[in-house]
Amino acid sequence: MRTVDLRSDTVTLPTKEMLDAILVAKLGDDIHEEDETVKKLEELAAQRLGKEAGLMVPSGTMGNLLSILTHTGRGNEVIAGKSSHVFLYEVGGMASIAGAQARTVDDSPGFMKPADIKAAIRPDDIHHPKIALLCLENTHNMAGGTCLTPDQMSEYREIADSANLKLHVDGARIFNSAIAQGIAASKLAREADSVMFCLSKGLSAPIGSMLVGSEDFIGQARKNRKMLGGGMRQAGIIAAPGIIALNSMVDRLVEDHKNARLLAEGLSKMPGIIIDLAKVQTNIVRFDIDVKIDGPIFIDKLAQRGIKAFCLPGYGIRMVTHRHVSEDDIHFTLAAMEQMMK
Ligand code: TLP
Repeated sequence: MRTVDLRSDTVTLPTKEMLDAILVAKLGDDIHEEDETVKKLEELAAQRLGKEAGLMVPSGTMGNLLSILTHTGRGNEVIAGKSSHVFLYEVGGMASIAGAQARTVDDSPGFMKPADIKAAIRPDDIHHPKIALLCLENTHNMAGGTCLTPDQMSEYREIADSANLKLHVDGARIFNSAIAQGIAASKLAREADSVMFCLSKGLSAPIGSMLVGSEDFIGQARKNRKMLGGGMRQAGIIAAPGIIALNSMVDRLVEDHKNARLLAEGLSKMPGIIIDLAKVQTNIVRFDIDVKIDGPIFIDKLAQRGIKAFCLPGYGIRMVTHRHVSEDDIHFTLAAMEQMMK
């Protein structure tokens, strides 16, 4: 049966060039900082994001956790979006491992309103925890891949500075945001103290994410990575595809964005589908079904027609375009959805 897997861009497989690069990668013990390929990737990542240093980590989840662990102390407060990945989908690592407490702010439009963040920042008081970190998400996964702009980033920086907070960006898909806005990713990272981005999503590397920031921050994060068991030895076999991801796979994200738009516009014409086209800015299409069938049942029936999608709370569905989804696959998906809705 023909299958279109729209569950996530995490399902992308490495390219042949990536697999070939693994075979010839120069390796060494990365705990001793002797793996040349890892070093090269870390330098490249830092340079792309305009930061002093980079650290390769096994996953985006570990990158975000390391950032929180490094920027905050036990009992500190982290301001994050109510539907942010770091709050909803990282197994509570912020609380259980970093010992930090989340203070959530509405982010349903895909961003937190500056006034809401200011209201969440409590003044110094004997009763209050130290408020240590503001955590942003660009693109915003649950809002449907929406982008934060450089202007918004400047505003968030001002707020962070006024309260002496560090600023971290969960930029799992920051290159999607940069490509969609036609700007360099470094412009989106400029105001941040740290940025995490993933190599293993739309960029198609099989494993890995990067954390970037100042030399000092990355030095501490490196130590914390070791503590979490995330220090790796001949990790150049992971870094080699990562280098190709950064050098060759960024520009093609435009294709994924075009396909997402085509999908969203097709869906918007179907009765029973509620979708906000303005929020379809990158490779994520999220919509609600107004048919009173439970999301998981709908997803199951859709899978029987060869379309795999991701179920969101309530009647929400997420479809993510990526390298293995062609324009023709979008037409196939739309035809299946049309039948389903009938
Ligand atoms: N997101 C995954 C799932 O966990 C939901 C997906 O399919 O989208 N930040 C953001 C914004 C993410 O979307 C993800 C993964 C992560 C962090 C975590 O990355 P990994 O999966 O590498 O730990």
